[in-house]
Amino acid sequence: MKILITGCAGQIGSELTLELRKIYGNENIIASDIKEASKSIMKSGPFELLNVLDKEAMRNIIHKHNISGIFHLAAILSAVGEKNPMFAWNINMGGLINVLELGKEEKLERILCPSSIAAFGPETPTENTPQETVLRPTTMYGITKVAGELLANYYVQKYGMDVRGLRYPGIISNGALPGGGTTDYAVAIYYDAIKYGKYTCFVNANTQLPMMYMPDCLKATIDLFRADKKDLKRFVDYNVGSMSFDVTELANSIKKYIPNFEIDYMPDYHQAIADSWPNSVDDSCAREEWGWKPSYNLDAMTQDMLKAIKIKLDKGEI
Ligand code: AKB
Repeated sequence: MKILITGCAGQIGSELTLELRKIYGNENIIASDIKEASKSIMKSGPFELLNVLDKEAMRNIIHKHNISGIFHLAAILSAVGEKNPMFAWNINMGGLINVLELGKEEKLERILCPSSIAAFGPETPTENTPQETVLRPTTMYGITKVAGELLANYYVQKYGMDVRGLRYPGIISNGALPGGGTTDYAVAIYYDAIKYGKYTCFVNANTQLPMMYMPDCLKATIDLFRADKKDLKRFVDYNVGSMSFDVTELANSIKKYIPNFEIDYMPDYHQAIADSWPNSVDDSCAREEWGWKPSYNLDAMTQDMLKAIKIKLDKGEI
């Protein structure tokens, strides 16, 4: 199978591309983004410059590389989306509709387009948020995620296409930095802990959100893509949980390894976004239908993150 990845230079794309190249072979994973990606992506396999709003350019890439699957990751996240809502709407919906339409026209075998916990809103139950629940988000990013789930499901129902998706929690990683999300504090805190021994957080101490470490995120994404179609009942909107903690718990986990670490708080516009999202999600459908099971807990992730970021600092990379 030859697979196109959009948004390969982003936080998830940069690691997913390399992981998929290990599984499917370097030449079978065509990375694309509106800008050049990391050296490791550019050197290890094919890369195409692509603006996801340019449908014919995307079609040409599909033809050129004989693509039969797409991971559509190019998107504007919540915080940038609130600064520029129309930009978020245009990129997120315009990119997705191009991918879905091309999937139909070019008879692609399978598409994965992620959703997010941002699909939920303040009226959604916050603890162990059910799979089926109120979807009335108050951010433009969240609105594009709900509309995206509905749209993807429409293509599954109406055209019999194989489109899959999962609702990502905040993703924590030590590769490419996240850009423009609300959950970015849970990554920045580790970098600042290593670099400065202190961090000023843009949400308050008791802000609790569902989070996931990158190795689990890659596993969830790839496992859903590779799951046997006959096992799936839902397709486009799986809740996937892993861990859930507030900022105090995160800071305390870091203090176990950096005892002098200090944190203070200057909540800004991110707070209202975080407050509209759940504390934890019920992911039993993902567990039952395609065997989802996370591996990392908070302390295991903290140890791994601090080790990896320290190595980057020692090498002069940060
Ligand atoms: C964001 O914070 O916008 C993203 C997300 C939860 O989808 N990380």
